[in-house]
Amino acid sequence: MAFSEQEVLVKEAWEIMKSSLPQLSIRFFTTILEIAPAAKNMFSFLKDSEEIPQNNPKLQAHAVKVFKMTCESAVQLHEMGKVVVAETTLRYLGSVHLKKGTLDPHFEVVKEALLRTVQEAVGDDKWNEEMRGAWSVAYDHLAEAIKAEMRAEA
Ligand code: HEM
Ligand code: ISQ
Repeated sequence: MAFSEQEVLVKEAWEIMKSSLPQLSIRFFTTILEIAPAAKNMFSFLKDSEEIPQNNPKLQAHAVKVFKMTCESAVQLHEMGKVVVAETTLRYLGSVHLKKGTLDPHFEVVKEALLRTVQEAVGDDKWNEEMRGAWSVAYDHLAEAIKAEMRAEA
């Protein structure tokens, strides 16, 4: 599939997701912890609570950032053939994830949770292998950029 088609598919899903970002943020985060319960201790949102906070601005803002950065990544793959994250942003994300002890397998967990969240959001009549592939590719390039920054900093 061409990058241009992938961009269209990612944007199509995003248009649907936009209207329910608070709920999708919680679904996304809950799914991460369902797949990897041990990741719980990495996140400051959960420090003082047993349950996932349903109304935590930081959790929501971060989750939405992950959605948006993945969309941006699809746009850039189409326009430039590679993912370009502003250098300061990338350096910051590299250091945050390094400090929190993020490992390669964690990136697979977040990827799977992201894909499931998008699938639920768009519904079975819109979700298909092409859309899954488009989000996968966009996420993989973004994750690779963050991982490279983490390696550079370690
Ligand atoms: C924080 C994005 C993958 C764990 C953040 C923040 C963003 C972000 C935007 C907020 C930084 C801030 O403003 O302080 C991403 C993206 C990812 C990714 C785009 C993949 C492409 C992961 C993975 C893990 C992870 C794989 C491991 C499970 C965390 C943790 C924080 C964080 C623990 C700090 C949250 C806190 O306690 O404040 N991430 N992330 N992230 N991320 Fe990720
Ligand atoms: C930070 N990094 C990756 C995924 C996330 C999901 C929810 C909240 C914060 C996150």
